[in-house]
Formats: sequence, structure tokens, C-alpha cells
Amino acid sequence: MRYLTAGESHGPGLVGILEGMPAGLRVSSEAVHRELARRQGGYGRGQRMRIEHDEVEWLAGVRFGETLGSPIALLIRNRDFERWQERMAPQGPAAGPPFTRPRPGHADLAGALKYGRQDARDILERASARETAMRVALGALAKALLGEFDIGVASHVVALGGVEAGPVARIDPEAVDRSPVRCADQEAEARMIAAIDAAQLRGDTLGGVVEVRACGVPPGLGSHVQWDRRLDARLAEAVLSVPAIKGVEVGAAFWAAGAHGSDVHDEIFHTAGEGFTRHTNRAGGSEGGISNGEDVVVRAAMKPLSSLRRPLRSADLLTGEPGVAQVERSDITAVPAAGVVLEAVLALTLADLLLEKFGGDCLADLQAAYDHYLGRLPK
Ligand code: EPS
Repeated sequence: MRYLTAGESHGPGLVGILEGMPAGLRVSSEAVHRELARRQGGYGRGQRMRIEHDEVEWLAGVRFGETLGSPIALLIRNRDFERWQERMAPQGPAAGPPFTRPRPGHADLAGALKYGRQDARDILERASARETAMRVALGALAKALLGEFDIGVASHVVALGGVEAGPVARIDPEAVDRSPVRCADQEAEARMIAAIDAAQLRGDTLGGVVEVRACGVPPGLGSHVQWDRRLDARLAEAVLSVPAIKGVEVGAAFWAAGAHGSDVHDEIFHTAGEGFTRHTNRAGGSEGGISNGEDVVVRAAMKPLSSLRRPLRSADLLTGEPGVAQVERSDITAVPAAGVVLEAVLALTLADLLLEKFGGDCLADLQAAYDHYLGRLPK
């Protein structure tokens, strides 16, 4: 399964194509819209989320609420385009002042140099995190497929603006979604909100760390036999493909790097009828690049957003003249929303790995292969 997206932040809309989804999966607008609404929330978002009300239009690949096996094409219109029609017109004369003082940390400068553009808006419109709306829509379809196999994906914020949440044994997804910062630790939540308020007053932005977990993942997704089939590699690629994510951790990797092997590795037990079990999951559900039947646990580090109301020093793209970066409207933090995006990309990756192992052009074939495999695993 693979997907592509297109669309500029203030252009007419976002387009997504998902190829390889088996036929016969029930997919609903409600399920997609629920995910899109989750992504639009979170304390610390800016004005833009009051303008948008993301909804999909089904363009291809679905009939009467069921996938056809053909590529699925979706459209999300940008409501803000109404105000940007001249400045983002696909045809006609150039309008609006160019964006020439690049923001440190954004794609503005590197992209303008690479693509030979005189106006960094040609870059920043696509480098915008607006694009993640479509990934969440496609991810909702991947979640629907995983749901048929009782695989669920959830996330929570474990750090924001330097405030760390205490450990949680199980994520209650509904409680997390009720939290304005999507944090399971209420005491930390209050301090995160205070940190966002303080950053707003300073005209600054905040990053953080999000944990994403997939439960119900069978042993056997990914493979040790080739570098690009390793589960850890596939997870890392997906996570790092999300804008502003600069770091990834599978399981307790950074702690494990400083610990003894005897304290790190998850001992193996066997119970008749249940099969192999673990009492710990420091490996994050992956050993040798293969899922081991435990929850897949990934953490992502998000840098603070690079659009600052109190800008950093920069130099003009066309003249080199020193000054400060151009100010663009933005969010103070998008860490809570990033959790929803990370769920989507993890779901898309796991759905892809599921199809890689079990194949199937229609859901019934996939289910038969899956059941046969589970039946042959020792109990
Ligand atoms: C973004 C800047 C803000 C965010 C936007 C990402 O938009 P605007 O420039 O219109 O105020 O709100 O995020 C979204 C639109 C979204 O849907 O998440 C940026 O520069 O990356």
C-alpha cells in the first residue's frame, strides 16, 4: 500500500491518493471526520483552525461505503483559500508581496535555494503542516483496515515545552482526547498549558514528545532479512516524515543505550493456551526488525514550530541584507495534533506491512491468510 498527497496550505485544497487498499472494506465519512476533528484540536493552536472545518470529498475508489480495490482519491478543501485567491491563484498575474526573509528552522531558505524560487512562499505553502490533514484522512482508512484485525493505534503527549508527564501503564484514548494537550497526566497537563500561555506572551513556540502505541499487532510484521523491510526502519521513516519531527525512539531505546543488557531485554515466558508472553516491553514490540506480538511503542520528538512572532535574525533571500525573519501567522504548539498525525502514519505503515505479509486483493482473502497464520502459531 502506498500513498501520495498534494496541496498548498492556502491553495484550493489537499488531494490524497491511497493505492493498494483491498476491496470490501467498509469506510465511512464519520470515521474520517472524527479523525480530522481530533487533529484540528489541541491547546496552543492558532487562528487558522477556527477557519477550517476539515471534511473529505470522496473522489474515487469507494462505492456505497465500500472500497473497490482501486486507488482511493480524497479531497479536503481549504476554506482559507477564499481569502488567498489572488495570492495563491494557479493562473493569472503574481499578486501580494513576496516572502524573502526566511525563518530559521523552516524550509524557506533551503527550499528556495533548491528550487530556484525568488519568493519563499512557493516553498512554505507546501512545507506547511496543513498537509498532515490529508495524511490523517488516509490514516483513518488504514485504521479501518487494522480495526478488522483488532489492531488499534493510540497516542498521548509525554512532554511539552520541557514539562514531562508521569508514566502511564495504559492509555485511555478517550481521556487523552478530552485533555486539551492530549496528556494522560492531569498534573502535567496544567503545567503544559501554563507553559503554552507563557510562550504565547513571549511570542515564542514550543515542541515536545509524543508516544504512539499500536496494540493487537501480531508477531511477524517486518523482517530481519533486508534493511528496508525492518520494522524499526519502517516506523522511523514514517515518524520522521511528519513535519517538525526530528527524533524517533522505538521502545525504551535511549534509556537502554545506557543500561545493562540484563536490565534491558524482555524475558520470554510461555503459558499453555496463550503461547509466548513477556512481562515487560522495553523493546517496543520489535525484535530483529520483526514485530514480536507486544504493543508497538514509538516516541517522536517534535521541535518548536519555526514561525515565531518575535522573529530570529535572518538575511534577505534576494539581497542578503541582514534583518529578522518574516512573521507568518502560526500556532504556538502543534504537539497535541502531532499525536493524531503520528497515529495516522503509524496506521498506514502497519497496514502496509500487514498487506506485505498476508496479501489479498479483497478483505476476505486477507482475513483468510491472517487466520491461517494465527492458527499455525504455537499456543
Ligand atoms: C502552519 C501555519 C498555520 C497552521 C498550519 C500550519 O497556518 P496559517 O499560516 O494559515 O495560520 O495553522 O496548520 C494548518 C493549517 C493545519 O491544518 O494543521 C505552517 O506554517 O506550517
